Amino acid sequence: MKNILTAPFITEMKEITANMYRLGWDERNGGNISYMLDESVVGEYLDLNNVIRTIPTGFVAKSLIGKIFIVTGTGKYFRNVQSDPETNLGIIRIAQDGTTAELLWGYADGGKFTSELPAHLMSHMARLSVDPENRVVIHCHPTHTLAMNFVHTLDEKEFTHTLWEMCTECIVVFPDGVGVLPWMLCGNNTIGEATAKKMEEFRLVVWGMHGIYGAGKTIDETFGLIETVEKAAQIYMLTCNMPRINTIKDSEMQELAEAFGVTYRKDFLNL
Ligand code: 2HA
Ligand code: ZN
Repeated sequence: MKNILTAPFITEMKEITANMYRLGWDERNGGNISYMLDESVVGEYLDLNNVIRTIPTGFVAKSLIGKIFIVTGTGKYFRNVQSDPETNLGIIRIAQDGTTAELLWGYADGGKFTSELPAHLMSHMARLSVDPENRVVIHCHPTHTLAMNFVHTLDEKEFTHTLWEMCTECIVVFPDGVGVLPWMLCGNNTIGEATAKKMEEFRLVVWGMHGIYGAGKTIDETFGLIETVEKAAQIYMLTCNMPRINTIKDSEMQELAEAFGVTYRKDFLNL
């Protein structure tokens, strides 16, 4: 059995959490990540028959039975993952009942997965139903995206349109746009279900005045989606109090989307 601390997925989790912490998107215990792993890969590092303990999830995830995820821990700080992955991360498998998590590794201080597990696993189910290659869900509190929530409408067409206008590449990176939920109480099944519903349509979902969810095939892709929204939001926040002299026109965004061959939300442009 190989040493799990050398596993590529642990390295990826250490690097992404440290990076996001340094970007200021995950203050204190803010943010959480879930990453579906291949059983055969995990089996190189862990005895898959050795369940350390079981933890109820509080909801049924039928289509995820037997699936394995590495998930950040509740109350844990992204800042600390790099120095102590075994306390701040856990590897869980969804048991045959669909509602119990079997802990295979981690949460070494007796902890458990993020309080946002419903939003994560429900989002995995929703994304997998439209993209069988989806593996990653990331939630964080990116500063400018959050700032924009307070000064811009939370209408998803208007919000997406403004972001698309702020960087030439936005419409190419997230042609499917950004879903937006109003402010809601977090950490429960209700917000999980609302997020998952949006995830059937969008890979990015803003939680009004809280943060953002992103989903993708890899950590890089998912991070890149959030990073691009955050960059656009930053440009918006830097310019929204000034007279707008120039803008990327809707016809130009259409030209971009067509040149790069992406399927985009035509109804989010005013053509
Ligand atoms: O757990 O970001 O939404 C930390 C959070 C909750
Ligand atoms: Zn949050």
